[in-house]
Amino acid sequence: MSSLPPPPDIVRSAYAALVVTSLPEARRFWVDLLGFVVTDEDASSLYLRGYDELTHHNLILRSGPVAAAGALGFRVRSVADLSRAEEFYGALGCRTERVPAGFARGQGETVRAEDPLGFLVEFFAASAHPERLQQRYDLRRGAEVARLDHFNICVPDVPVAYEHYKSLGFGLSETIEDGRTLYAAWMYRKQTVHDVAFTGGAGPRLHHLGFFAHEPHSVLRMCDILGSLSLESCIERGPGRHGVSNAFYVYLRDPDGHRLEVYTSDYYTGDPDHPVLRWSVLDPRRRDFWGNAVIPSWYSEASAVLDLDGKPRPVIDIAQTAEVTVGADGFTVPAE
Ligand code: XXG
Ligand code: FE2
Repeated sequence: MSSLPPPPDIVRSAYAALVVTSLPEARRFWVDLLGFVVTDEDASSLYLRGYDELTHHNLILRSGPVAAAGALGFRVRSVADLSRAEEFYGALGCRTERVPAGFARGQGETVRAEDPLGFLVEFFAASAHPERLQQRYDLRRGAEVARLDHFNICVPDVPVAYEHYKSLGFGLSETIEDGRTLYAAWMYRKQTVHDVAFTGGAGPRLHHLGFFAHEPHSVLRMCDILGSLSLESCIERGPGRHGVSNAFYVYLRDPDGHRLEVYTSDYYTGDPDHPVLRWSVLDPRRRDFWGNAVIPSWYSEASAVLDLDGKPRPVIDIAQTAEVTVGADGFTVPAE
């Protein structure tokens, strides 16, 4: 790894693109019910952001024939980091492409790459700044989502994903493991628990997008809204308290099955000697601090991802022991 050129200076995970099969249905879910703010739109796309977001978008919804996850977007420190991204991924033998400002609305020049894990990643430095809405309490609706916080990705080999993101300068905050296997890991660039997390499973697939809300009542209110509209089947897991990250969370599925998490109350990781928190795979509190079992769909279902040409990436089966077969989720009896 020492022969790799320096990685781009990544600030944070910033946006994701999802292909949805019905833009009107997606708008109803993401805008009307969840309360995302529409920054911009055209006939086939919606550009959405949370109430705290000061860049143009956290989520791009594009209309397409088959539901899939497009790019995972990372903000980099400066324009010089775009060349670093090209050189870094080029040295890894990955396809890259540099696209001009405006390729995505409100976004500066962008470097796109097919990363070694099979995901489409995008790097941008410059963004348009929409109106500041942090204190427009009068506008807030739904889950009152503040911003995108993290990507959770399904990877067949968690240690390989960990090494790749380590080489990009990400810190490790928490793991799920035992003496033999690393089942899951949470890694960060900004000073929170994560910008990216890995779930062991068939991949590359997008497991979920994690969105931060300020208040626990936003998580609960979202569930009440969905219940009132007989949309309770959109609530997949939770509400609950994670062991990992300490977040108060709920997982929802959009009309195309894309998974998102709305959560609050994770913690600061910015000290240089921040210790890694390692959870035993046999600890029933690791994924839900109150010991509620994780439902099987949460481990098995995820969104297909696209390559640079917009084609679905082939999915490779899990290459390690599956957490669901050994973890204390109620499917197996934990060892004494
Ligand atoms: O953001 C997260 C998660 O990756 O969605 C999952 C924090 C914790 C967890 S876990 O299910 O491990 O508690
Ligand atoms: Fe998450």
